[in-house]
Amino acid sequence: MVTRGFFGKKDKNDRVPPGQYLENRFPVLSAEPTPKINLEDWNLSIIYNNETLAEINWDTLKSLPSSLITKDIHCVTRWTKFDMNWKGVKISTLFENLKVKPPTDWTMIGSFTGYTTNVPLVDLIMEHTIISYSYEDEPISAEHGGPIRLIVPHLYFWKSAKWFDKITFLDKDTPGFWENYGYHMYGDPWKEQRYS
Ligand SMILES: Nc1nc2c(c(=O)[nH]1)N[C@H]1C(S)=C(S)[C@@H](COP(=O)(O)O)O[C@H]1N2
Ligand SMILES: [Mo]
Repeated sequence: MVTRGFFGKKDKNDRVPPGQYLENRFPVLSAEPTPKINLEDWNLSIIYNNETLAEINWDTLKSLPSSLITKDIHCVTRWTKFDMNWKGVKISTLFENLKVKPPTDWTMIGSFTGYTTNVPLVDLIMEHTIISYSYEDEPISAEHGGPIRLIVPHLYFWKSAKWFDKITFLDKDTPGFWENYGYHMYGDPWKEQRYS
C-alpha cells in the first residue's frame, strides 16, 4: 500500500502541530522593550551556585565552528512558520570549547533584559539547539532578539530566549518567566504542552 508520505517528503499538514496555523510573516512577541545591545559589549555567562564557570564574548563565539539549521518554529500563540534558517553555534560545541562540564541536568536561560526560561540540559545540548547570530543570512534584528538569541527549535518558541546572555545550572527544574504565569515547564508543541 502506498501511504501518504511514502516518498519521504512530509505532507505540509503533517508539519503543523495540533492547534497551530501556518504563518508566513514573522511576528514579534516580546514581554519587554527591545534593548539596544552592541555585539562588542555582549557577553554570555555560564553560572552555577553563584559562580561563573565560563564566559564568552562575541570575538570568541564567532571563531567557533558554526552550524546552519533549517527548522519549523512553533509559537504557543498558535503560529507555525516553516523552514526558518538560523546560523550559530551549537550549545554542545560551546560547552566543549569552554571546557564546561555541565554540573546538573537543569538550566535557567537568561536574557540581558531579565527574561528567563527553563530548559533541561538534554534539550540544550541537542544537535539543533544553537546560540544564533544570524537569521536568513542576515544579522538578527534587535526586535527578534539580536544580536544574539537562543534557538531551541523543537520546543515552543518562548524557550528561545531573545537577547540571550546567561545559562545558569540549577539543581532542580525551576519555572522561568512565562512558566511562572502557567506556561508548561517543558513545552513540546507536538504534545500541545501549552499550559501546566
Ligand atoms: N527576552 C525575551 N525572549 C523571548 C520572549 C520575550 O518576551 N523576551 N518571548 C518569547 C516568545 S513567547 C516567543 S513566541 C519568541 C518570539 O520571538 P520573535 O519576537 O522573534 O518572534 O521569543 C521568545 N523569547
Ligand atoms: Mo510565544
